[in-house]
Amino acid sequence: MEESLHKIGEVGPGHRSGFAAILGKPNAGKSTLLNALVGEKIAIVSDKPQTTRDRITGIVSTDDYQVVFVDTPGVIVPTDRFNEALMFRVREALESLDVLIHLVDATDREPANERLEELLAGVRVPSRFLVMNKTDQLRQIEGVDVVRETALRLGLDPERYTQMFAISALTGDGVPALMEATVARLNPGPRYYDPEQLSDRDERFLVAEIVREKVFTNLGDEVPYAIFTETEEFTERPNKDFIRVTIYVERESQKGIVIGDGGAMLKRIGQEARVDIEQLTGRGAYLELWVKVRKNWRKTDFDLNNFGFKAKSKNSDAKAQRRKEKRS
Ligand SMILES: Nc1nc2c(ncn2[C@@H]2O[C@H](COP(=O)(O)OP(=O)(O)OP(=O)(O)O)[C@@H](O)[C@H]2O)c(=O)[nH]1
Ligand SMILES: [Mg+2]
Repeated sequence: MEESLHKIGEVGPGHRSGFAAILGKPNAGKSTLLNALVGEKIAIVSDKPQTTRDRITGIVSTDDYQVVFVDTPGVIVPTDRFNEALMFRVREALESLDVLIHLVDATDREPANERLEELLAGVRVPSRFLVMNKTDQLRQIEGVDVVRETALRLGLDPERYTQMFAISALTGDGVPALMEATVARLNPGPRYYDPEQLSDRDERFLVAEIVREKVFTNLGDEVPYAIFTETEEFTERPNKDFIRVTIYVERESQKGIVIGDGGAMLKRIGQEARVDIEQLTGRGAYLELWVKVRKNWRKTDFDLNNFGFKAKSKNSDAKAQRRKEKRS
């Protein structure tokens, strides 16, 4: 770790850095916001709740600062082991933060559940932002403070927040102001990542996520929750990278749904994913998709481990480094 920090390059004495986590209910628009802040698509997005299953960072670097935004799974009251594992991921993201962004869908009727309230109350963080998202869906009335009105309508106490914002992660409205305010809250500190790096996740992970997004956006209610994706091969080649991703389903019948009539659905998923993958890597891609059954993967510990739920991420390495620096 020390060695890699040296490679990141010297920064000026006024350099500031820090972590900002985005927390909220499923579907609030957390991943859309992460992408808007970074200006690139890193996290996958769909209109289905619980799209995000893991922490994903988006890194914004300039000569003067580096801010690491952390997207998290939507907070729910867990009813099974799989969801308990998701909430473990959320708790991990809340360690050693500078800014907590509580993102609320301004059109929602209930902005929090008991688990989210518990997390919000328990986290120790210097700055708390209340961010009202999807304000493009609200009717603007002249002379009315949208954020305050919405906070009060949703039963949120403005006094508990350092600052409040109204944004649309979709149109980008208000996002620069949120970015600026986050940067203003950073403390002097080093770069944790290479300034060229946009996420702590590697291309293999992001590619598997893109395929998962296409399953979420193309298939009905149930099947997307029964799948997980894994990049089995990623070979860089001069003309086109060769990429093989497996889509795991829980049952044989789901396999048929993912493949579709005469393979039409799998073809569509593959075509849409390839476009996004090429956008991400900036190179041509040949994408091969396989569908396999992994019975009841959501219920077995082995498979939760296997798709990375208990593995330590690079993000926690950067945070550990930061804690070490704080102590010394
Ligand atoms: N109208 C509108 N829709 C938005 C906005 N932000 C996000 N959305 C939509 O809301 C849906 C959910 O967005 P996501 O970014 O996946 O939400 P999330 O909070 O990451 O959801 P989970 O990962 O499931 O917890 C998608 O259909 C987005 O296009 C916004 O500002 N305005
Ligand atoms: Mg998400």
